[in-house]
Amino acid sequence: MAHFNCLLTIAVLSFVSTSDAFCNNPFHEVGSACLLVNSKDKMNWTQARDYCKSLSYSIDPTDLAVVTNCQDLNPIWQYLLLDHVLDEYWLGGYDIEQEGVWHWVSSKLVNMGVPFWPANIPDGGPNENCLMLTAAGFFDDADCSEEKHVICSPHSQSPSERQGSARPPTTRHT
Ligand SMILES: [Ca+2]
Ligand SMILES: [Ca+2]
Repeated sequence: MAHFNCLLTIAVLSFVSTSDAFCNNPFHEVGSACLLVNSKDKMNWTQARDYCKSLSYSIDPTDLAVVTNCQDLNPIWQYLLLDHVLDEYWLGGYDIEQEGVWHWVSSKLVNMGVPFWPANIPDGGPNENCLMLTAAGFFDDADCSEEKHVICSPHSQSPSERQGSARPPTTRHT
């Protein structure tokens, strides 16, 4: 239900997304985020992270995308639907260091439960330690060696934190 409500919000936002005024090439503005979606190639999670880091420009580091709230999640899903393909995409979350404790590559904790994760997900235990976005627009844990498409973003900040916050990303937990 909560996820459905988020999608309603985004149906409106989609009409103002995917302009590029806010983002440096090759990233595209999607909602409040700057994203590079690779829906052509597939790679494992580590390769995907290296790929995203290779896109870094000037002093702004890039990495797998971090998605911390509805306002970030749903424009991405809508962007995939309209401009790419709904499939499985690696995001920058993992529970490699401690099973069941999910962190973003920005080191923030990943929000658990709805609207991000469906019921009974994550379900892979120690065999699935990397975070993907499913075609349905939810998080799921997956085997890090599986090959999937990739969503990159410039950060160490999450997209929603890019607007005016000077706080280091490691000082907040949500
Ligand atoms: Ca796991
Ligand atoms: Ca899973």
